[in-house]
Amino acid sequence: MFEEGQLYSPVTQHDDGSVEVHLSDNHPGRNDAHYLARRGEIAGAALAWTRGEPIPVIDYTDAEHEIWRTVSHELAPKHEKYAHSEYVVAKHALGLPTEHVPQLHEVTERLEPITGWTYIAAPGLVPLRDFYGDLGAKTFNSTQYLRHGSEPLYTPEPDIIHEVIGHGNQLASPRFARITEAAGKASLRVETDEAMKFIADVFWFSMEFGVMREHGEVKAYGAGILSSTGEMDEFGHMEHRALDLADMGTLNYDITHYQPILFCAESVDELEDVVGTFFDEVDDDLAAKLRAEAVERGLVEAP
Ligand code: NLE
Ligand code: FE2
Repeated sequence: MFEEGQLYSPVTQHDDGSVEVHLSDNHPGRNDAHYLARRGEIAGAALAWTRGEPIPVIDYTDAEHEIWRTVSHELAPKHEKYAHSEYVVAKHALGLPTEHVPQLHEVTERLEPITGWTYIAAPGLVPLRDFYGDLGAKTFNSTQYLRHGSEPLYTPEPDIIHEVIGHGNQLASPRFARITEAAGKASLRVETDEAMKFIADVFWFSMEFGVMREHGEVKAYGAGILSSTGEMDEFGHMEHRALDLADMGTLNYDITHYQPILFCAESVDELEDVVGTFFDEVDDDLAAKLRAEAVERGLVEAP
């Protein structure tokens, strides 16, 4: 069982100021010295940044632009076919570049006039409560590095392609943006780690990996599916369950593979009614009650 936080590779800053990123044993960039150095450099820029200053500008290499281009071009036709129209319309409204990696300030310049959201730089993992607290203030902590060039079509580790093509386009929908903000505000309302985890898991099975019926077909609206061409090819063949908060908040998942179980909303209305209302109302008691319900129904073992 992975915590969402372990999606990101740990970053350490040495006494001499250099920054090291620790990639997992199965990371495609693990033995690529050039990639490792680059990851350290980009994480270092975010570590050196303080709020209120201009967001660090990364001088992306041709190879990095090429990864962005490849993935953008592979995803575009898949989005038109298999993404929910709420996302597709938002994506067209945002109009992100496809030929070069955008700077985070460019993302903000496009996004803020539409839904009021801002992108800021993160070196990697941001503690769960900080990440969600910022969502409550319409602020998205985004990594700036790119996935390894040898495996452009899927990565378990969130990179700028995921943060921007997945979440950025999603946050250009006023309806998806509002649900995301509500998840952030919910985090400020709960005190127990159990309730925080429950919120993060409902978020995982909705805004990260949610699917939704549209004109009789199951379409993707979750950012983790929408940023991965591999996942875009597969989500239609996975198990699709009806929205069910007790199940979503307690189901175990492995972040390193395509998600085999997905929760399907019947419409944006239903997503707002079930998940949006949950985020608007959840407190420690409600999360504990839903967890007890999951135990009662045999969805999860008693703690
Ligand atoms: N699997 C996604 C991708 O390849 O873009 C990233 C998911 C991050 C939660
Ligand atoms: Fe994400």
